[in-house]
Amino acid sequence: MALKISIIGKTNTGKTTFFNAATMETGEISTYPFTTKQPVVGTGNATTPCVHMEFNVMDNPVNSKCIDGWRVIPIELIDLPGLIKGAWSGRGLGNQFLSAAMKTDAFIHIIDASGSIDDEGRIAEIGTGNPISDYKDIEEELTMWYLKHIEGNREEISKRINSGIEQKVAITEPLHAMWVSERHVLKALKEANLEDKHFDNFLMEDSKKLASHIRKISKPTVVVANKIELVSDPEKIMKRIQENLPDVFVIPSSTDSEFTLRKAEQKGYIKYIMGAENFEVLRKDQLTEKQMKALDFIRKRVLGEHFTTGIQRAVNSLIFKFLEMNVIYPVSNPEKLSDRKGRVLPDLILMRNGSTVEDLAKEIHSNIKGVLYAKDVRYGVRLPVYYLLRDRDIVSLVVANTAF
Ligand SMILES: Nc1nc2c(ncn2[C@@H]2O[C@H](COP(=O)(O)OP(=O)(O)O)[C@@H](O)[C@H]2O)c(=O)[nH]1
Ligand SMILES: [Mg+2]
Repeated sequence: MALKISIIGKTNTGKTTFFNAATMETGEISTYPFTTKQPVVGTGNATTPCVHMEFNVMDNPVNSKCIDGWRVIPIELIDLPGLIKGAWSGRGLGNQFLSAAMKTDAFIHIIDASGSIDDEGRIAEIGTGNPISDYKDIEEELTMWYLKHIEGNREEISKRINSGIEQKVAITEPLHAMWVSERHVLKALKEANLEDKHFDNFLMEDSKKLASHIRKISKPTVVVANKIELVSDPEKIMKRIQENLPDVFVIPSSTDSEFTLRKAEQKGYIKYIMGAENFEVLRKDQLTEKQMKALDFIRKRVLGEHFTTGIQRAVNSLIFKFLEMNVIYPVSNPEKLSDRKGRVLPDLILMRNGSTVEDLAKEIHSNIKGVLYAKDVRYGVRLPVYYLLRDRDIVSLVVANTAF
């Protein structure tokens, strides 16, 4: 199952532009059926250097693509309408949007680094808005949403705890629909120093602290400081944002530029690999002067100063750094690196760090009976079922039954 990421933030920060640029490769866009102003779902990509070069083979990708040495892994992106103050209490269809946002693994939170929106998300003069308080406003809405689901179920949680259910279990129950697990709640209780306090004695400030920790732990987030090319001194702005939000991973970005580059690539005007630090103009004769200027601007002011447009970096850091995903290549023929049909390195599976050979077996074949061990293709050694898989491992499972 593909990982899911929600794109959140105030209105006009560039969420839809991010989504459009990130999903352009596949163009698969569908809508959630249950609201009028709907969250939009599409397929974006995480990218990782493919192992086919290391083994000097041609691959036949099935569940992903291989473009110029990069494995392109599908992930699901959700574009949400802007959140407004009071969304947690239902303002501006807040209930629908927040519940859709919660049914995902992680967030990309976009802020307008150029300060060209006001605090209600209306377009304003550059430099007049405040991306730091915009960030905090949205975070407050998220925390309040978790708090609402804790406090709103106080009696029920309390009753369950007093009937002998573990505190972490009872608190997790009303949060299941928000993809919160007992592991998240236990960690949050520890971090909020509430592990030894009885839930009945939680003050409102305790519950809010817990809500804030659950938010951070259960939805890893990267912040995208967008419209960076509009800023005259981007280094200063980035420094200010980072100083004010020390616990947050912030990536400078120009979603508009990525959109332009991918469009130009799609039309064959340029050669550009998503997330790359440069591009090559192929059809100069077909470009207007204005288009050439736009590309030159991107080369100089976006790629030249920030290395990338930030989009691919945001998705990749979320998947590989914050969700701690490792890339695993399962094959059935370790000599040929192929599956039963002879396709070389067909699939790549994202497995959370800490996953074992046994977890991989379950992921690939839910009906698997006895996996005996795995063979590590790179080093030619046997890996026991409890072996912790590492990034870029290529493994061949050896099973007891011949059911597959
Ligand atoms: N200069 C600049 N404008 C951008 C960028 N990304 C988005 N915009 C503009 O900001 C406005 C809002 O963008 P949109 O993606 O609809 O924002 P959303 O409301 O957050 O979905 C549009 O006019 C975009 O063209 C960017 O990287 N740079
Ligand atoms: Mg939008």
